[in-house]
Amino acid sequence: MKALVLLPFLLHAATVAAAPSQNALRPAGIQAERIHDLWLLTVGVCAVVFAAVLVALLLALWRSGRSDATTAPDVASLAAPEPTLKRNVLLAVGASIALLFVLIVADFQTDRLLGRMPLADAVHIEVTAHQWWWEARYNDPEPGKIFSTANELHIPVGRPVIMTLKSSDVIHTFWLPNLHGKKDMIPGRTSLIRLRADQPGTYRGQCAEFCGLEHAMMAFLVTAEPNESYEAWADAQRREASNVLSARESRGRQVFMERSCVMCHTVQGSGANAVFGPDLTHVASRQTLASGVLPNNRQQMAAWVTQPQKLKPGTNMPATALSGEELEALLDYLGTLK
Ligand code: HEC
Ligand SMILES: [Cu+2]
Repeated sequence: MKALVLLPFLLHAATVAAAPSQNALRPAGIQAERIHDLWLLTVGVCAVVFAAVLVALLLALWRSGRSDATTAPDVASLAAPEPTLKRNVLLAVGASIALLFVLIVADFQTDRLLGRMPLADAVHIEVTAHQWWWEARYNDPEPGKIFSTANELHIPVGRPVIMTLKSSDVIHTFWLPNLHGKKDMIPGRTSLIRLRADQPGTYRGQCAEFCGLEHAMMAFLVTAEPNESYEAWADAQRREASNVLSARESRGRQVFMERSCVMCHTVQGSGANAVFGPDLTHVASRQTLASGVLPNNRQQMAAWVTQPQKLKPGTNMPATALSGEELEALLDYLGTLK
């Protein structure tokens, strides 16, 4: 019986543990740790100041004279000299200035430390924000090793990652709180963010600058994993989509090519190479669809392809009317894009 009562809580705990973390107070990398340290210092200083102000207020209340409705106003005390007042105000002003200096110095220090993260052997990723999804291009000195993906990034644990941030339309903000602070993505400009994950895990990021209708539905996932599994993932992402297809999968590809999909999406190796929407070469390997809005499974994929405007109103993907046969074949084909 007791166990039954506990069950919902246990289940809840299990799902929470499995959910990707989005928490600036759980730093999982060197840069976020430094920002977290600065935050702790700031909160500590502010807490001490707040407590001191409350103590001063209570002391003043405690020491002031008691009165009731019949007590005449004591105007004389206003003119009486208060020898300690000047000293106390000076002390308080001095302490405030000193504490603000402590915070300024810590702030500069944090900034310098952030800039000093070693960058040898870095992974270079170009992240472009679109209304309302994320494009990621993994750069490499060897052109053959460059690949693109969307909304879900993988990075190796312990290796620095240099992200070049861009926007294709309006101002967005890249925010991955477990690994770093926010960075604006401004059209026509390039900004850089350097981070390193020191603990493996899946971290959730979110656009942090209001960028239009679906701003709240513009999330992304970053999976930090050991270097070998990262390299395996990257190799898989570099591969073109398989052309070994069953009859129905081929029919699905035909639907993809003949309907509007091909006008906006890339599937490497298939001939579809439009870049208006996310690269779909490996869409089946992603956990979510449409920037973290839907879990990636056949049912949600069907819902997304047939009525994206219902699931993410305003999104730049139009609905495509498909017959039942076309839809099933298309879903089979999309399922091969691992
Ligand atoms: C006018 C351009 C356009 C057309 C046509 C279009 N899409 Fe999209 N598609 C987009 C955009 C833009 C997004 C990103 C939407 C978002 O997250 O807000 C998207 C997202 C998707 C996603 C989610 C990808 C991910 O990684 O989350 C899938 C899957 C998809 N489209 C499949 C299709 C299929 C299949 C068709 C044809 C039936 C199609 N699209 C037609 C523009 C288009
Ligand atoms: Cu945005």
